[in-house]
Amino acid sequence: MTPADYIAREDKYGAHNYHPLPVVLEKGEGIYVWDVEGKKYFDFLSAYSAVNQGHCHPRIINALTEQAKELTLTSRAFYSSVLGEFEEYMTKYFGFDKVLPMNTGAEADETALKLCRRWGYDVKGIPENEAKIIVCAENFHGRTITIISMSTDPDSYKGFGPFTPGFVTVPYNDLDALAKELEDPNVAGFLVEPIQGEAGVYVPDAGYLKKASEMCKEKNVLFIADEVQTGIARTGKLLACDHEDVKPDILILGKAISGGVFPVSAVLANDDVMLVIKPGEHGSTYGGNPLGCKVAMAALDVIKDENLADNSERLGKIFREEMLSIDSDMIELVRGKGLLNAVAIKPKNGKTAWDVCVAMKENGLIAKPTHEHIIRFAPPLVINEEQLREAIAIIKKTIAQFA
Ligand code: IF1
Repeated sequence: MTPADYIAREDKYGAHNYHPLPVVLEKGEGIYVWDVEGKKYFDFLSAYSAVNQGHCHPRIINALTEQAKELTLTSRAFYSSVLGEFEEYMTKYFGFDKVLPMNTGAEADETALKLCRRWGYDVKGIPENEAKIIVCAENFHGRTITIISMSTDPDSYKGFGPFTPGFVTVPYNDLDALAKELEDPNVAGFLVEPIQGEAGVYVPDAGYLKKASEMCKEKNVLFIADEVQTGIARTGKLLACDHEDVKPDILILGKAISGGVFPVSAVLANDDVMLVIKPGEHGSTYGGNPLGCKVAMAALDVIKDENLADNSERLGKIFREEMLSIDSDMIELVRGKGLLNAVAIKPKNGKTAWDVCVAMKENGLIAKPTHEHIIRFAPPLVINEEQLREAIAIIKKTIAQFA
């Protein structure tokens, strides 16, 4: 089969809910992926930052295969020997009293919204069904009906109404707007991405997260950090909130907590928040399954043992410097933190960010644009300086082709 055959088969039998770059991958190892014709690429998307540890990391694969021989799923109808180990590991790793395990990032966001509303009623004393949660314009928290009800992007919400009520939108990185909405006594929480990934790696002003969390505390409002994409060393610290020593009331994790090997997500909080949900009031068939728990513990061990946050911090600085040094009128802006970066591409002679990505693919590096003109660059955090510079040379060579 040729790549075109693979693509045609997906087109015929699969829903058309994506428009992938025309490359058909069949192998991954570390920072590299190979297509069905054996061509090798630098992976500069890392499955939207789920593969921070690199593809098929031996320690994580080993955890998967060993546990897979023992017990994969019990449901939560019964206890398992692994879940408590995972819960103790996670709460100590991130510094919270308790963890609620789920599977996808969206499920973790939904769980956080339910915890926040319930806390609003049972602890803060907001009248039943009156709780409001403040969210930011240009947010991305997943694809469920409630989550797209918070979205300001028509591509996310158009045609999927009616929408879940109870959300108030403020501009991102705008403390005055947040202060105004926090005056409402029925506000239960503020949900925010420490860096807006989908919006195009929008890094807020220094101090924004810290000040916002302090303002929430003053108003007895929960500060909820969605670190599904920015977490797990991606931005140069274990969590993006760590850059400002912000401790969220609710922490939402997904993607790289399981290193791209098995879907695991989690919500962490202290007892005063987490215990508002009682037995039988929330759950998931696969949530907290032994297989995912073992995979996640191995994946998080790798983050620490291989110092991936420090590597991300150091190499991210080099990457942004090199991108800023490119002399091309196509490069509109470069922004990011750690190894979560984006380059805005100004269309030239009708060529767009998409064309640049297709050309980069031809040159051996795969990445994908977000919002037409922004290319997100997010390699696995195990990349070393020599490999990064090799990848940068490919990006520079590609941009030069459009001169
Ligand atoms: C797609 C975007 C990134 C997320 C944050 C929750 C979730 C995500 C901050 C939900 C998921 C993924 C979803 C995937 C592409 C990718 C994405 F472009 F959609 F927005 F990374 F930026 N919070 N992001 O980024 O987690 O349910 O997917 O496990 O839907 O196309 P999920």
